[in-house]
Amino acid sequence: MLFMQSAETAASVIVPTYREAENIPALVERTSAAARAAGITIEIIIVDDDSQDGTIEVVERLAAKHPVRLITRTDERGLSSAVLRGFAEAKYDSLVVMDADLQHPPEMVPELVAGLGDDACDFVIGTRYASGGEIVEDWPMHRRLVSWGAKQMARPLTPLSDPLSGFFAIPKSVWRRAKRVDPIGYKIALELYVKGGCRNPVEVPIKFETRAAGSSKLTLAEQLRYVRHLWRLYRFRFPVLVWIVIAVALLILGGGAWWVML
Ligand SMILES: Nc1nc2c(ncn2[C@@H]2O[C@H](COP(=O)(O)OP(=O)(O)OP(=O)(O)O)[C@@H](O)[C@H]2O)c(=O)[nH]1
Ligand SMILES: [Mg+2]
Repeated sequence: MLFMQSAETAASVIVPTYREAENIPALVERTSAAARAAGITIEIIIVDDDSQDGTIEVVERLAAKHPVRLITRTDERGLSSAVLRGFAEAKYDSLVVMDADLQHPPEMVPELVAGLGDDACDFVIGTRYASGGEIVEDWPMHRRLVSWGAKQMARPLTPLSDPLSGFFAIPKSVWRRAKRVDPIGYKIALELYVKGGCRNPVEVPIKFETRAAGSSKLTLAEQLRYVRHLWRLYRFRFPVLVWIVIAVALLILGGGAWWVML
């Protein structure tokens, strides 16, 4: 008889990386230990964009002891498309995504996977903002403000308390059914939630840490790309409403110009 590992006892953990060689050993060791303690089988897929910082050697060494493998991309760049590439390579039906810099606690991976154990659930998010979640004290005030503003802008698209979190889990079916996935910017979780038509999320409170080593890849250009991403998502979710708003705005502007000229 063919033994099938049930969705909630096996998971593929996808980690997009760019110049994270220093963080990868602790990430893999902690994730692997957490899965072992919870009795979950995992594979860790590092999707790296040709960092040339020793990532290849680090993963090779870790692979002797841990279920980790590396995909090095040379033809494409970007966090979101890296995550999608990881999905395409994943062998289990439960997909977990997390950052490499240890801002997302690897010890919470089993809880995210457990959230998918409820058949109704189609999206599990690791959240900083629900009760029980927290952000490490020294996270800078300007980052808190930007995060709060960005969260408000996504409000009409999702009920998630932390829709911009990069720590989430989905069943493979959500990725497969998501329509016109367009991996622009960093917010692949929001993209999949909206375009996958998710309706039954589970929130897992997490403590959001400071980056362990290396430097942030989040640039101003990346933050501006978020606004473009939101515009696309609004058009996807509310196609008629968006055009009505544009028409009303043009009418008001046109009316104002007419009034000034008279
Ligand atoms: N493959 C790939 N991974 C990326 C790319 N840009 C960022 N990443 C990874 O995506 C994750 C999130 O990037 P961070 O730089 O930590 O961004 P952030 O967490 O939003 O910002 P900080 O709070 O400043 O760390 C990390 O694991 C990065 O290495 C990219 O272009 N390609
Ligand atoms: Mg980070």
